[in-house]
Amino acid sequence: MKLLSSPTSPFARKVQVLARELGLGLEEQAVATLPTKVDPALTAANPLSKIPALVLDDGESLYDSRVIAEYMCSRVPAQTLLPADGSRFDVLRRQALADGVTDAAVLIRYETFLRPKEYVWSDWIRAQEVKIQAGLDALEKAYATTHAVDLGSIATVCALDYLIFRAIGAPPLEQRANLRSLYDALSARDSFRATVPR
Ligand SMILES: N[C@@H](CCC(=O)N[C@@H](CS)C(=O)NCC(=O)O)C(=O)O
Repeated sequence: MKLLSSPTSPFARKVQVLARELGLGLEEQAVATLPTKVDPALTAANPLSKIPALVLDDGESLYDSRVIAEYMCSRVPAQTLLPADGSRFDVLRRQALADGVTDAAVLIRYETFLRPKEYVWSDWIRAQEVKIQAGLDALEKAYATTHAVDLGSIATVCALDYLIFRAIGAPPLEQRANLRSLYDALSARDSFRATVPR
């Protein structure tokens, strides 16, 4: 299977880390895409032209990152990163929170990096920043008792690293001791070290 990704996409990184943690071999192809300039190779795999897309060996493709994550976990029956028991929904909720923070950060990035200066809408940027702070506060509470490696914590550290990498909003780890220790623990793992955004 082949992952269409980019070295800076936080959603692609989530599934790249997951594949490494699951021990799944993954061919990777970097594609350059922007909302205003799509890559035809990506559109062929994902009609929405969004990264990541996973091309399977039979030529079918899967998207978005949450579907790819479920698929990868389903390939490894004994895996614990997305449990089948009741804790599954806590893991999925933490993934949803982290992905929501990342979505808001990516929108701010497009607004500040792509949009012509005269059209930048500062109220809208501030609204995204409010979502990011609220999401981070909820994640800080969610990691009061667990620092386990699972799909939720992987998504969380990818979100944190994207905010740091793009310098979006206030430093996310300041005054958030639980997120700081989660970040330090997971960032030291080979899967994260091999996929640092660049
Ligand atoms: N919900 C999607 C979000 C994917 C996404 O927004 N990817 C960005 C790159 S980080 C993208 O491809 N943007 C291009 C576009 O929006 O046209 C997922 O989880 O995969």
